[in-house]
Amino acid sequence: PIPTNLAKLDYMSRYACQRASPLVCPNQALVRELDIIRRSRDLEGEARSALSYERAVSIIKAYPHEIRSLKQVEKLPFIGVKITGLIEEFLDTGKITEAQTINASERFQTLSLFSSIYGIGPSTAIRLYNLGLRSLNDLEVYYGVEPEDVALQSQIVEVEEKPRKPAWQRGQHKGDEGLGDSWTRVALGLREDLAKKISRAEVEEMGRVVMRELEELEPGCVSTIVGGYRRGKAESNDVDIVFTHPDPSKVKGLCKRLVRKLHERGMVTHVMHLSNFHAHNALRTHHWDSLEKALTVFIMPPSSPFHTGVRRRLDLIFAVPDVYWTAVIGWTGSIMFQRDIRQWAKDKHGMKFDSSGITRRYDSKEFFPKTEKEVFDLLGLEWVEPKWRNA
Ligand code: DCP
Ligand code: MG
Repeated sequence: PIPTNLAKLDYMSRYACQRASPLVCPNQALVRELDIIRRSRDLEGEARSALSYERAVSIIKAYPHEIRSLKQVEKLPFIGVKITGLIEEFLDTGKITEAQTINASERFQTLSLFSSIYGIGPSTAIRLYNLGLRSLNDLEVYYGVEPEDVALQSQIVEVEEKPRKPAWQRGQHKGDEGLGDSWTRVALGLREDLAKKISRAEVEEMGRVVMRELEELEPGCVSTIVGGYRRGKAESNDVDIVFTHPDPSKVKGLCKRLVRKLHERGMVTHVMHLSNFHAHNALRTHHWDSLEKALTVFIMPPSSPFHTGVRRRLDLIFAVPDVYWTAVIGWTGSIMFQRDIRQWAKDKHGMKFDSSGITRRYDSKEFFPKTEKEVFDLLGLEWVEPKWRNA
């Protein structure tokens, strides 16, 4: 299926938000090899190099034909000398030696395993590796995990006082948020559950269950399930939902109330982060007061046919109606797609775009698009279906 406005999108564009990026592309095997190198650079803390690979992977994902010769890629942006060499090797041999060597290395495998634990980012993973730890069992011993650790933390933690920039704006890896050792113990206990993928049917059921609770609390809310699910992924690692209410005054405090209710009902077992709307916004460069977020662990209630006892990561994002669609776009991703919307907005329109709103830089004028399409129109971008945002 080709997007109807494919002709207006441009796979050569330097901005991912102008390219049509499918979930699975005609050069998926090449993408898989390059992505191993990208992940390795990321795990080793080589952010610049990781970003180069990420951009190369992203441009290849949008390339609409099978690549058979180097001629096809030489004019693509982000394909430099190094990556051209790797593609050449792949065309000749069907593999990339560097990727295979990395993938076979104990270091890469161990760092990947460690950073799959919620809250352990690359720098912590390297520290643990340098201590000689190699397995999850090693980690459990190191952190002193007791079987009751998970249960002990099954209570709502205190609301964070200070607003935190999202991880991707702090130039950090999501999850590398220094949650502390007690959280790492919990995360180790949850790891097996959180490593299990979530089917689309279960994602939808989670959405229904949460909406039912919310409707009791505050009738008339609307929501969109975002993240990889909205981009068409068959299986998700977590569930992300953006909410609003037509009456902006009803939104304030709702996130916290919903989390408390879900917790009382036994559906939310952990809360990693809970943020309020924040009024203290000295610089007014961020719309910090327009979003409320809760990063939680959810368990399906026994009344649901999807009740399995497997715990799931669930992110709840509450937006006032003015910024609902920017929140939906930001949280739909992909990370690269929304990073390039931000870059595009800045380069071409002098505007600041993120999940929490759109502001023109020179006069701080804020824009309040009424639909998702209006966001694209406002930024002078062609519409891209969510399933083509897998940049
Ligand atoms: N996001 C972002 N930058 C990040 C993390 C997230 O822009 N560093 C946005 C884009 C993501 C969305 O939030 O698509 C949801 O993030 P997830 O980590 O949940 O990723 P996905 O939903 O895309 O995939 P999955 O949950 O299946 O792993
Ligand atoms: Mg997700």
